[in-house]
Amino acid sequence: LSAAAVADSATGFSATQGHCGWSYGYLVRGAEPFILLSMYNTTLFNTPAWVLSAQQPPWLATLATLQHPNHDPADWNDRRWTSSVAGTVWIRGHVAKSDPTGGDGITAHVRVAGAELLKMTISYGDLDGKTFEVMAEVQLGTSIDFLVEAGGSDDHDSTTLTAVITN
Ligand SMILES: [Ca+2]
Repeated sequence: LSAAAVADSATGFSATQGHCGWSYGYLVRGAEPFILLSMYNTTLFNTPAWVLSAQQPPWLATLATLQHPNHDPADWNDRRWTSSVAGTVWIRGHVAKSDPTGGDGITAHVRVAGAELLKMTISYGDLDGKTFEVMAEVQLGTSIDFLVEAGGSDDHDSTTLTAVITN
């Protein structure tokens, strides 16, 4: 038996919402509805990014391997994969701080069909972070969310969050 990758958050990143099943948005205070980001910008951060606004703040931004949440309002950054397969999948990934110079850290969440499977708190200076691995049962169209929550401050909350889904 060999596991086939059905989704890769880094290589699947693109300028098109829904490409390879990946969508870029946010959840206000971590609650539905999922709101899509409408602005794709290649110059703000000198690398392609989905953003909420052409001016910062708000700091909500999603790059190929980075996610930045916003604190006020509390917009949790949400990189969502909509499943193109049914059955058992493995979700494996890594989360760490990208900017270790300050702030109060972040909390990352992995949800499947809205149910929270993982919650990982990463302190502000933790560049090593945590790896994760979890199994889930999905249907065609099931959402798998990779969320970053700011906490009490969004200062220096740039977070590396990558995931590969296999079946
Ligand atoms: Ca924070």
